[in-house]
Amino acid sequence: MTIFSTREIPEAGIRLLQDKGIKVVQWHEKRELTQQELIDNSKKVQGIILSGRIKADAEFLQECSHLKVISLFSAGFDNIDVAEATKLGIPIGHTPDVLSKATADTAFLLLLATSRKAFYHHRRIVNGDWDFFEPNANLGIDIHGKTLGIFGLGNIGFEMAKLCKNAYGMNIIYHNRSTNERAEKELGAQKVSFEELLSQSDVLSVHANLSAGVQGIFNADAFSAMKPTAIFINTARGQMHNEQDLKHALEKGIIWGAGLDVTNPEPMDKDNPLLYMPNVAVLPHIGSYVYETRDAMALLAAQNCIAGLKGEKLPKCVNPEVYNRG
Ligand code: 8YV
Repeated sequence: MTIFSTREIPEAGIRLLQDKGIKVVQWHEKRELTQQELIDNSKKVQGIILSGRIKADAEFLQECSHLKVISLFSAGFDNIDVAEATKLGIPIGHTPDVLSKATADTAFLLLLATSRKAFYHHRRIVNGDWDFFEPNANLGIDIHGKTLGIFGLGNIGFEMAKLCKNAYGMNIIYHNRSTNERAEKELGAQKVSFEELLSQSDVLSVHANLSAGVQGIFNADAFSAMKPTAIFINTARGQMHNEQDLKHALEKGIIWGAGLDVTNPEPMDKDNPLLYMPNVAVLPHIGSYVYETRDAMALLAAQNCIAGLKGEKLPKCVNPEVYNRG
């Protein structure tokens, strides 16, 4: 049995696969594969590990319907046509939970960086502008005791809420399809409507999975409904917000600041004005960039492959309905 991986992943995952007698072929080039290259490589193997921005669309899945498993090296699965994979009987594995803390840490980092204009002040030093002390210039916002609104309260949102509650005594509200009883019990979180989330949040942090229903939901209307002192944080997917509307909202003071680990498109252009605004902090999608997390993701991706190749249920499966097809 052979697995093709579209990226070099941590050794821990490779070793686990090899220990089970599975051969691993990795794509070593520092560029994304073309769809044809993905198809050609996938045709030679029984399972694949997909990382990065690469898409598994209906055309790819139909060409490679022989695959026993597609194992994502990510929690997000918006790059996969899951319905088509299910129809074709291909189980999709992913790596949730193991990256929740690291990703929440990134959201928390962006919250502090934005509220204190940290990236901007760093640039002042680099640009030789650390000169005259001005008591009123470029102040930040104190977040102690403020209200954190979480859009999509799953595991990552929970970890972010916990950090903000424990560090700053923040009041937690959230908007979610389902009620998060653990967050309500342990953090006193309160479920609110989307409109209430927008109007009441001092900090609004996005943690939902990307789906058609929420794509572009943070648009001009949403930003207008937020407080002029609000900070918008997105560590989920860049397609959740409309970048032009966000830029406009920041320029016009409709909202106060933004911290982004995800952009639309990725990578962000180096001349993008968002990079040079004092109240904005942007990172290049580093949510899970931690040794420990990446090892855990590699192990889980490998475990998903091992189960898939044996025809067993994947430990973390995006489309468990694939097992009920009769
Ligand atoms: C990855 C992510 O860095 O898990 C996710 O959904 O966005 C990140 O952990 C990225 O998707 C690499 O595959």
